[in-house]
Amino acid sequence: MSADEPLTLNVPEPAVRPGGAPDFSNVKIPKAGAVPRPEVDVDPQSIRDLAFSIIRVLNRSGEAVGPWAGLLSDEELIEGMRHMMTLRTFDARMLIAQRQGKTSFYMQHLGEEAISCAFRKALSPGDMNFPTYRQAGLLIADGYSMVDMMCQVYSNSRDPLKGRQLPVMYCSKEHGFFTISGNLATQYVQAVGWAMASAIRNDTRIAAAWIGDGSTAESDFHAALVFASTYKAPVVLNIVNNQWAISTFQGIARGGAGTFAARGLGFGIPSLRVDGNDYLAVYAVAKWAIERARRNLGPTLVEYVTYRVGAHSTSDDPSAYRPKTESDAWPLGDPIIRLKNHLIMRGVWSEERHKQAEAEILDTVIAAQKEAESYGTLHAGAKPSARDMFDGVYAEMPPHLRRQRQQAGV
Ligand SMILES: Cc1ncc(C[n+]2csc(CCOP(=O)(O)OP(=O)(O)O)c2C)c(N)n1
Ligand SMILES: [Mg+2]
Repeated sequence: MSADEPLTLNVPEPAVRPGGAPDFSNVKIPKAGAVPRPEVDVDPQSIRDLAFSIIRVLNRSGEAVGPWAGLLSDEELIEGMRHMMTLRTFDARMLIAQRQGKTSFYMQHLGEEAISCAFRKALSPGDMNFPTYRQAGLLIADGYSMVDMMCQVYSNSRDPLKGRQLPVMYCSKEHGFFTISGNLATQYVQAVGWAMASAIRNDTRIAAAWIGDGSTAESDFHAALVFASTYKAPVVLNIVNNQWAISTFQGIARGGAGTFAARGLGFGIPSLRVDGNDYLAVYAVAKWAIERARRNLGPTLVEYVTYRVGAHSTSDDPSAYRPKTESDAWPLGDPIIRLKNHLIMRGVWSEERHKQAEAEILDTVIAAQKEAESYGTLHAGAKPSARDMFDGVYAEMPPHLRRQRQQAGV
């Protein structure tokens, strides 16, 4: 092009639109077991290619192969299976509850269950997650009460957050789950700051930052990486690339670097991509990154390659922007089915056992739901008191709020 021709912008477009045939030929999938496992104190410069590959453990036949395999026992894998199934069942029940008007809003994890469930098992008590709304598996896999979660979703009289947060924006200090902020990417700076504070206090606890592909376009993401990189903060920087940011495909936020993981390279941060639908691979990579943080080797950036099978939220209709069958074509499969096949191959699971587990889990979730609903739902039963909104905000309530509380008569 000559210098006096008009300038144009590059506006990336998704490969297909509604009505078209799904096409994931742009997602290059290496063979399971093909990516090497470096020592945790490796020179980041020598593993730059890990930001462009995908670490995978489970192969197409359900075998666990390669250098990242072999970390989990049969019992641990069965427990992981139950966590993912519980999260999926919890989601299904809450989605129906939203359609029934028992809550205003819900967000599912469908297809992404392995990420938060496996990551939680690699952490130690006292470590702190700074999650987004799509990591409830961190709570489920840590044994947090489903009744409390549902009470939060229903904003009822037992809502631990007293109706102050959007449904699904849970919080539990005991379970290492920092209050979710609806302002995307703020989690990243908070996590890095918390990790730096842990190091300043010579503590041993580490932090985990969470962000979606789309939200990495926010300035906070980049600011957090500068601090994490300079001060070698004990933090794991997680990016969940589920291909979509509501209706915007991942090619917009990704920029020209090729992958989201590659963003870390410019900061000298070891950056890995992992198959987010492979429970074993997620666990192995999380363990590696967490060990680096714990051994004071600094931050690690991890991109989980996955697919958001459900709608963005109950306010979204994906058929408006992507082919209806796109999730069936996703080349990394379904995390529950893949772990199921692996467990069957190991001889510790069966189709019957799976069905039985499904029924048991459904019973447990329904029982939790009945209990939660006995404390109220959005439009029925008990609600948090208006008095609650004045509590827990200031150590000492300022006079103007005291006056307002008196005026409200609560
Ligand atoms: C700062 C900010 N901008 C915009 C929004 C509105 N918003 C909520 S979720 C979302 C998409 C986020 O996509 P991604 O980061 O990929 O996460 P995913 O939902 O796919 O897990 C947007 C734009 C917001 N909550 N905060
Ligand atoms: Mg996304």
